[in-house]
Amino acid sequence: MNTLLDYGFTDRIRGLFSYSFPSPDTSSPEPARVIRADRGRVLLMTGSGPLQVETGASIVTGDWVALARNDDDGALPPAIVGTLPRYSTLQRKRAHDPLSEAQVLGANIDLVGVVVPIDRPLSANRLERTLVAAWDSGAVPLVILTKADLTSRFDEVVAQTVERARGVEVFTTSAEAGDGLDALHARIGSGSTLALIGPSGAGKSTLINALVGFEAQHTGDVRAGDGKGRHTTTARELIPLGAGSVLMDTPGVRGFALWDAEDGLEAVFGDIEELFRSCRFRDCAHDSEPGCAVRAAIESGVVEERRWLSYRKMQRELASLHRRQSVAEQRRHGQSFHRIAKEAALAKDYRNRFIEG
Ligand SMILES: Nc1nc2c(ncn2[C@@H]2O[C@H](COP(=O)(O)OP(=O)(O)O)[C@@H](O)[C@H]2O)c(=O)[nH]1
Ligand SMILES: [Mg+2]
Repeated sequence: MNTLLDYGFTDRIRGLFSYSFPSPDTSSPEPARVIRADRGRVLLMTGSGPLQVETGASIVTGDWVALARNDDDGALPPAIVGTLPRYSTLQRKRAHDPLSEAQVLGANIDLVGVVVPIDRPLSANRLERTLVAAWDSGAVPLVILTKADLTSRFDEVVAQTVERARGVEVFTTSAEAGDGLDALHARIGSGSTLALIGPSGAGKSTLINALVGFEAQHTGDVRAGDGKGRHTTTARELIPLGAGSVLMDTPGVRGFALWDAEDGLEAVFGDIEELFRSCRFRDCAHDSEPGCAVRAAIESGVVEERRWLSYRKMQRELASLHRRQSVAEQRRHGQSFHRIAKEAALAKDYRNRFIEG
């Protein structure tokens, strides 16, 4: 049976937990990890096996929580009474919903594997954007090329991916042929959580099955004849890999609209941001100003123009997100101000009519 140790409960987490939730007696809350989170309900792994718990809190896959069993007083069901601060948060802006909250895909992830099928390589812009989100989560990104058996241009695609990944480690795998799995296994090591992100059909579930050595996840395979077997994963969930390591499948993450990802932008485009300091003018817009270090770097071929434009686009996106956030913020303030003013007017009216009058 799987227990907490199979879900990444390392000494570090144990330490964090006992710091945040000191346990004076045996009825104190116990640590548990969220294997999957559905609306209002989460599946936890506890020290004594899985447990489903209702919850109103916004808890996501990968969270470490404090669970109160409420055994002795039979009236109360087990409940989550606290959450450990997340050391990483993989999130994106919800599409088509400018003012909504971020969508958190997972928490407490150590490695984010950006899964790219070798037969459909990602555009450089998309790869950069995904790496920005991955770095920004606080985890360490990896690029994982899948389906290596499906290309005749293997060396070319790998070399191109390595170049575009700019220092992020690139792993090449074929779940079909069993290639590259040991290296990936070794990189994951013990006690860490690897989340796989990538579009549907990229080979995430197949890779997870190959890594764990059995059919832990449904894949996009369609059985000949009856078409059955077309189960695709719909939930983000944790799957134990052994040695306390955990895989997280995040189905169907096609793209990343960025959410407060300045740190990620700096991680991927630090070389460009560094150039800004060498521009002649402090407020250089990097368009046509004399002495612009960015233009000079592009002209001399040090910085690829495409990369500059890709950076610029993400920067604009974040700027417009912040503008909308601050408008929404002001509106909230305005509303509460309005309410307070209205209440004050009512109170005054009351005084006028009934007390002073
Ligand atoms: N040839 C080959 N096909 C693969 C490999 N990995 C996955 N596939 C196929 O790619 C399709 C999508 O895989 P799946 O794991 O469901 O993708 P997911 O949506 O990212 O989870 C399935 O038909 C798999 O059989 C591989 O290494 N080689
Ligand atoms: Mg899948």
